[in-house]
Amino acid sequence: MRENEMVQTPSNPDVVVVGAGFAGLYMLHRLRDAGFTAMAFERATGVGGTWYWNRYPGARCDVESMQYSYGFDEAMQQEWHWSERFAGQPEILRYANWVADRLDLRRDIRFETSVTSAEWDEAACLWTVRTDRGDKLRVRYLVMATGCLSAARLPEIEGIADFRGNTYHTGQWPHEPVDFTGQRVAVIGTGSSGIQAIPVIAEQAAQLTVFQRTPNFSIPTHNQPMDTEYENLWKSDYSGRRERARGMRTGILHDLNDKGALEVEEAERRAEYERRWERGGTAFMVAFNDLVTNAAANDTAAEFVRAKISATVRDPQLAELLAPKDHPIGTKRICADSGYYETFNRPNVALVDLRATPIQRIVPEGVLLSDETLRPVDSIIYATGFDAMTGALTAINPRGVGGLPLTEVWAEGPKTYLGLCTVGFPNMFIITGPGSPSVLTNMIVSIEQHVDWIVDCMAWMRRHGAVRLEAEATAQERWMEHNNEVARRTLYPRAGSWYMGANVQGKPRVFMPYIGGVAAYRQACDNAAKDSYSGFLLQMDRAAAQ
Ligand code: NA7
Repeated sequence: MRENEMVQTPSNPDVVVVGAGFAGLYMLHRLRDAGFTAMAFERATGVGGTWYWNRYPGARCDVESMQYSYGFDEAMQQEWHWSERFAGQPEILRYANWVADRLDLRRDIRFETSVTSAEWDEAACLWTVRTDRGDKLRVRYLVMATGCLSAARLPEIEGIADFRGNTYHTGQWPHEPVDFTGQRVAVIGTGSSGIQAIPVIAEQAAQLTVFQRTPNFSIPTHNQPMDTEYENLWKSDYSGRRERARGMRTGILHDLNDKGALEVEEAERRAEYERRWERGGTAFMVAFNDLVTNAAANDTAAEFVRAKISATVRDPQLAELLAPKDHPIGTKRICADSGYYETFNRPNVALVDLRATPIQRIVPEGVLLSDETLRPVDSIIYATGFDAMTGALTAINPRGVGGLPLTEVWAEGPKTYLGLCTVGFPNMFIITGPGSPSVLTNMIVSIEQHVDWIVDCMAWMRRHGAVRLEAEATAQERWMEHNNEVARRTLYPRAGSWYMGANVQGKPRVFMPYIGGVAAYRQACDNAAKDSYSGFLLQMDRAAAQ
């Protein structure tokens, strides 16, 4: 019997949750606690979302493990032990499984089941949800816990299917071990995934060729086994530290500097960058308070990293190619690596600069470049990223009021009120969607805040007999204007990043996440809730009040 068939749950629960990653898991837990019935559908065979799929060699979280975990349960956060300062994918996946078991969540999850459609029934105020297993459910609430980096994308390169060797995507890595020993391997893409995988694969492969279109800034993690004292320090006041983290722009408790980069002398600036480089990790980006808002300040940090690259990579031409110059540092997601630049000193590693010689096509033997050179390889790894933030939502393409599909409503880019709801899609909530801080933050902090808000909202609706909640058009418009306005005050829109939708051909260029910070954002959400859900249209059905 398949796992799904063993599940005993109501056929029409109150809520359908799409996805059983960190968002879906906590959602199920909170819903159950609040007395709602729920069913989650998950296309994978297990829980974990991002950490289920991205099992490529070297996959690791760039948020310190002491902070990359749920904070809602004191006993759980005290009990779990992380073995490294920055946890690797296998350990994070073990943690997700531990949480699912501990909270007994699996009985409400149907694995290997994809939601294929969701349609709003205006007369009944219900969503009709269908799956690829033939399920049809009628539910009051639809929660999209579909993840921001879950729709993996292959590039628009001709001939991908013609390749005779093995093809991989970092975001859909096989479950069985992959051994590159003795192989000639190609990695296409140098974002976070490529930058993490390249040093590990280089150690195994006979020959590794990296195909780089845009060089990225990367900071070493200097990862190490968990320091017991550091762990104890966190655990001695875990909830206090979590609370402080929630007050930070990124939801990460960082060593912030409240000075601007140009307010200090050159020597002090360099010392600050050096200290953070040595400490490792993405806290480098908060070395000064204006690195993402002031281009001249940003240049000082970018220049520091470029100098590190040229000091690390022995071949000066190679160092020059690896040094990013086309975007301010941090405006594309900053990478965190373990020996990335050093890897290019290895004799078995080569770099192809796709700006100089683009890929013409993939051929059965390997990669054919525009100058007709063939790079023969045995395996090709696409580290080419995702249709970020909207891809998983538009793949389901829910149909809201009047049968309008989400793809049509979002044709010019995603529009939401508070990143939680979108006009025309009543009773549908998006966790860490566009218009919320999401990918600019510690995802688990943002997930917890959204889940808490959504479940509180549902409980409020139940108490007040509300059966329908929809974002108001003017509130949504104002929120989107505010989003654009805060993004414009930063350097982020200057980069052709996946935050801007720039990595997918034809995707509208809008800065998708909300950059006003998690504290300000939480305040905006809480204010709306306190104000009896201002900015939302509510429909009451007094008879339904409990
Ligand atoms: P990213 O960050 O989107 O990186 C994708 C990389 O693939 C990037 O270097 C792209 O170059 C490159 N790319 C994409 N399409 C092509 C084509 N057609 N040819 C050559 N190179 C291409 O995805 P990741 O998986 O690394 O990371 C995603 C997030 O996951 C990351 O930010 C963390 O938050 C975790 P480009 O820059 O577009 O020129």
